[in-house]
Amino acid sequence: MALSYDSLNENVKKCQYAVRGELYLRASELQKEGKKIIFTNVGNPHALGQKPLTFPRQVVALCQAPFLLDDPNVGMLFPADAIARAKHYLSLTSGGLGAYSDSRGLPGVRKEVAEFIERRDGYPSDPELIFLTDGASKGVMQILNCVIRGDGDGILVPVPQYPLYSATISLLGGSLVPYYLDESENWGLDVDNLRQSVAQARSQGITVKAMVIINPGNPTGQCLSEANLREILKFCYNEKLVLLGDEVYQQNIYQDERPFISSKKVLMDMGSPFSKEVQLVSFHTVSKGYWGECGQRGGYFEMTNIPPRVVEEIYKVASIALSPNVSAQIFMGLMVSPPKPGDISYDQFARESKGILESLRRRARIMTDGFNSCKNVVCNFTEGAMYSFPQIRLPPGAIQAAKQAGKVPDVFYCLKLLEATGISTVPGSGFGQKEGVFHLRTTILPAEEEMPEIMDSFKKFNDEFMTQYDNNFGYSRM
Ligand code: DCS
Repeated sequence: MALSYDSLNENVKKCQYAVRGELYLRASELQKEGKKIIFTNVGNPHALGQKPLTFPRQVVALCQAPFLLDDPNVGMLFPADAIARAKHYLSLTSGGLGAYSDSRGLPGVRKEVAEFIERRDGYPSDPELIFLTDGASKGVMQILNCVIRGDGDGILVPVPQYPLYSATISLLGGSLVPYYLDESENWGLDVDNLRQSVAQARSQGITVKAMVIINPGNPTGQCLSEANLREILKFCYNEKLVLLGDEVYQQNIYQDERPFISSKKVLMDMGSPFSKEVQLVSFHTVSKGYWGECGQRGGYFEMTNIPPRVVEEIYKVASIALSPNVSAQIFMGLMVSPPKPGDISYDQFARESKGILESLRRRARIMTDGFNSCKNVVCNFTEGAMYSFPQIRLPPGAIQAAKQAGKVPDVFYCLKLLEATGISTVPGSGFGQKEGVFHLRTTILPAEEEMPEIMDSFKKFNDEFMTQYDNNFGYSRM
């Protein structure tokens, strides 16, 4: 049978991914027509002007062009520690960057990841339980693929969530079991609410198998407290759920009250029986943090308390794709073992990374304050990650107008915003939100010097929009 829309896998048709959805497509069209578009729909820092960190690019450049290492002038172009690191990584490969690696990644890099986790958490980590992946996305897909047997298997997913989860669950034919984050509690996670979600799913005959947390949150930007993580892990223990800890934003923290704390550390701190029994898979990436190397596609996952036979099966499935990107594995190695104090490149590396993080911290503040100064907009502070997720309280007139235009209300608002200002955002409905409440997501990534102008242009649009549709009663709200 020929491939036609009708004969497509139904799961492919059902699958939705709003980050590159209707708004993105319209923005791309407008860009082709010559309009200036500010792409704040994707957490893609380099696309918005962030410069790559120098040291990792030097190392990978040398690995990509090993003949430079034989050039007598190499020391004039590259610092000695970059040259040494390039030789180190090349020695870990079996034939340089052009050769496949083991399907779990290079053993030497997995060891560096394990050492990083040990330093971060204060507990041992086993390189045999770490798999390198092409970005965190591929890792999440590999694990969900192993978990989901069919629509009788449910995965607890936060709402709002990053649509990698909803899309992959649809693609694999599983069931998404939503649990709602509490916007009025800075997007906190209430365990009673989790219990209700599980009970409801079970009453529909669904076997709940895993729970996803995104910490720091996307799109919601909250950092989970240690107490909250402990409750979650206890819940997973009682309910026998695998916890999938998406920790890709662990370096992106913009306040001091709630530093990042990994699920693995909290689990190990809890001691037996939890530390010996709760199953955990944690994900990380080179796309985020102050690296923002999204295009390199590097990531890893670490498994805790997963039985060896299951690890073997996950390895078998990873083997079908032969090998994760080898240059991305080297980026991951560099991310987990950056230059140390005393190294030639340390000062520059520290200056560059600190500069990026401090600017992101200021941008998080400018955006939250900017949104909160707008009519009918309320926004929690971005404690971490890369996004601002303001609630837009739409007047009934706007909801009516959206209906007439055949659009979901927040899509209608975001399209109008795009047409008026060139700011390309993602409507809250792409991440899930409570019925009758509307949001949009924007990244905090535009260049700091452009931020005031962007926020002014947003405010002007929003306040005009609200005046246009305002009839002074019955706003959508929490
Ligand atoms: N997990 C979360 C929570 C993410 O936000 C992303 C990317 C990923 C995993 C996957 O990243 P990599 O595959 O690149 O490692 N975030 C997308 C987003 O919301 N905007 O940009 C990309």
